[in-house]
Amino acid sequence: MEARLYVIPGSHPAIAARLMLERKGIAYKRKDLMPVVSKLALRVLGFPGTTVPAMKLDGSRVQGSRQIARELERLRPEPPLFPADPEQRAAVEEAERFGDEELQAPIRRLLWWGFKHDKKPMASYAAGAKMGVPVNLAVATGGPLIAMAARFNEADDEHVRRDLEALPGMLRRIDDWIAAGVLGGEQPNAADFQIAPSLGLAMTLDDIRPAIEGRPCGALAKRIVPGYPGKMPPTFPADWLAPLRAEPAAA
Ligand SMILES: N[C@@H](CCC(=O)N[C@@H](CS)C(=O)NCC(=O)O)C(=O)O
Repeated sequence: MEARLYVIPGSHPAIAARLMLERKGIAYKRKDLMPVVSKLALRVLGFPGTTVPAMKLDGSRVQGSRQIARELERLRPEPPLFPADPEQRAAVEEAERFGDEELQAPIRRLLWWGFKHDKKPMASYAAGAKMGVPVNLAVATGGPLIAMAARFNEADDEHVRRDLEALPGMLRRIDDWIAAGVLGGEQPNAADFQIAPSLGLAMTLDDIRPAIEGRPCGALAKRIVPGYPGKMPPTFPADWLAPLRAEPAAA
């Protein structure tokens, strides 16, 4: 069994899929796609949607981090990504849904807003990627793609200010799940793999890291996805960061 996993370098749900393939011990080949161009490439490859992660495995196509989690669980039940107990499974699935539907997009917007203002840090997120052109060249000529990706992802001032206001509440929710044992157990589950990459990506931003590290959600990210690639120097206006600064560093 060998999978082919289509990713955009630095993509947090793509890292979730990679971690779950590795957890299941399924060999895979990673195919790097350029943001925006990826939309067309995935359609040409026969996927129904336009986002990564997308996976080909044993002739079938599966797209979406949550769908990939379920397909991997079906194909190779051990070690499990979901608890056997129905109540515990429902709690893990709710945390996983939150990670996919509520947490991923704001973190993605912070990155695209940052790249829109300075594209240089983007190269650090693509370290080791094979995109057919040298990463530095792709970044240097990538202004129009970045502008399009920022527009697609609504990475504008209004959204990003709101995202920064909402982030402390999201971090508290994740810490609560860790305290309740839904996340951060000895055996990582699908929600750990969904949420930790978003936290790991957020922690590559110098502006955001202090609000996460030192608390349970920061420890979860460091454990599940150590060494997340990329680094973005301070970027956001100080007053936008006030809601994060008000948050206690350690829960
Ligand atoms: N929430 C979905 C969608 C993931 C998603 O939106 N991925 C982004 C990259 S992080 C993407 O493919 N964007 C398309 C683009 O940038 O052109 C999942 O977890 O699979």
